[in-house]
Amino acid sequence: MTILTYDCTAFDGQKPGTSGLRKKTRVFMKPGYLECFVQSIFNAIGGVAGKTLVVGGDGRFFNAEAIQTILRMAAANGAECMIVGQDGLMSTPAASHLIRKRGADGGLILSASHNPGGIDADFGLKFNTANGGPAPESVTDAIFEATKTIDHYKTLDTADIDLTGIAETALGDTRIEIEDPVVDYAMLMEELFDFDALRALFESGFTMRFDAMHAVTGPYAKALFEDLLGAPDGTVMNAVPSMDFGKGHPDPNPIWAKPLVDLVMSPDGPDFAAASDGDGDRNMILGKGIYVTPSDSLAVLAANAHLAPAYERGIAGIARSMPTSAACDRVADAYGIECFETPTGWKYFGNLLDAGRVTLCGEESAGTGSDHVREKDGLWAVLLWLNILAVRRMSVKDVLLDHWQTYGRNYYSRHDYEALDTGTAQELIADLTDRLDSLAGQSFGACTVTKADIFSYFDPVDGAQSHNQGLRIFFEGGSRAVLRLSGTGTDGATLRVYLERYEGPAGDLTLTPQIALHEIATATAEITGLAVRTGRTAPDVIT
Ligand code: VG1
Ligand code: CO
Repeated sequence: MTILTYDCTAFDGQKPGTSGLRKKTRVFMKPGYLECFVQSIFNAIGGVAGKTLVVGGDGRFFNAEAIQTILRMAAANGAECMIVGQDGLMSTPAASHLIRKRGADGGLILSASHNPGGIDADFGLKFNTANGGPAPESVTDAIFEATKTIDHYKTLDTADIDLTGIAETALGDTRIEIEDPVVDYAMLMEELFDFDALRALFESGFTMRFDAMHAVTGPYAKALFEDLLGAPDGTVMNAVPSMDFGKGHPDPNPIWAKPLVDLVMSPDGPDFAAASDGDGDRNMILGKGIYVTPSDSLAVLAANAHLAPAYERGIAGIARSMPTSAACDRVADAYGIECFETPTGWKYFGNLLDAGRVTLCGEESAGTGSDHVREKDGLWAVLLWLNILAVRRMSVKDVLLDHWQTYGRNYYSRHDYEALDTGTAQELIADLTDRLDSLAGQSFGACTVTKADIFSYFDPVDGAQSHNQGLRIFFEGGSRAVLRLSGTGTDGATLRVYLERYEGPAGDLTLTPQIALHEIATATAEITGLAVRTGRTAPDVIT
């Protein structure tokens, strides 16, 4: 076995976005492209000699080949041990857990998350640090810098390793441990939740459907719900991971998981339904006849977490990304705990979790999690909901109504305009940025702007600053619109418009969200000149 050193030329644009580097699969497959990025990660973290790393992915097209490349490069760079998921599979939260449990120096997660998979779809790679969480901005900046100057990478001259069995093997001097990706994760869930109460819930006839969307959570969900908790076979739908996610879009929202939504909205639908994304870190929660927005889900989980064993002594604090609704802020107020507003992306929660300042975190994009790992965790959120339902013995709809009657309701919706011309989208944002200061006091239809700004974050733990994290327009009465460009898309630019309006406990709590938000949507369209600039009269995706 020989170590090979290849000269290479740096690729443009290897800048990690909201969650790692995401590109078209064919871009990742270009000769040397993946290698340059992986070697840049290694270089940016001071090399991997003597280190232990976890590696796994969501099983999408090119996962299998990329894992082999990474293992060879890690061995050539002197890694002591690589912990790999069987068949190269591992959900993002399971990888986070394994990094922590094994005291690894970090991990590489191969995923483009909710983006579709296939040779003509998307691929991605993310580096997580020793705390199990996505690399913070300081590290991703260092990786990007390294990608600009890289001129050689190291690999080994070896055949592929067989990853199909649980085994310990070696590649050069590097130990390769192939692990069942489900076992440790399932054990962790058993520690956090009252599995006896959950079994009793299913025994009482409670019905559920979980849509794994042909992605990585299938085997985890089958092990947890059907094997350990006794839910009937068939509770988990689309349970076998496939390279192209059954030609679907593994994004758990009402658009891409429509069959599940239709099922739960039908008169004989299940009591509870949920779905997760490509890499298992997102969740969508539904109850019979009702969709729970991720922002509301975070608030309900925060208000009820003490009903699950892991959180019975209460939660230390809550963090939410800035575009996420303020529903959880009201819960934090009521409980007298801290609430933090961070930029979009899980990497900003890591310090707060490590410092013990927060226990729960969430994003409006269907990400919820706690201090049990350092990633958002789809199945964890489903199990916490189930634990709460098992204790409260109420329907999801009644839990939600009760929540709104206590705290009021933050009507919320996100409108995505996808595959816009990048220049047009950037101009829209730049032009609005220039006009932000002049907006206060102006009225647009029924809405009067009280304040408009650009969101910046100052990390209270290490003082790191992050600027330009989205434009905020506040309206009289506590309503709000937020605009930002996506950092995970691979086709042109995606503009996200987040709309929110608060209605107190005595107000009208059962309006249709799009109707409740209509005036804010119209005002925002007028302020931005969205239709004229983009030629779009309606969003591509509404969540
Ligand atoms: C989106 C979401 C963000 C999430 C990120 C990664 O980013 O808005 O909340 O953290 O995806 O999610 P953006 O920049 O496209 O808005 V996923 O499940 O990678 O893991
Ligand atoms: Co994801």
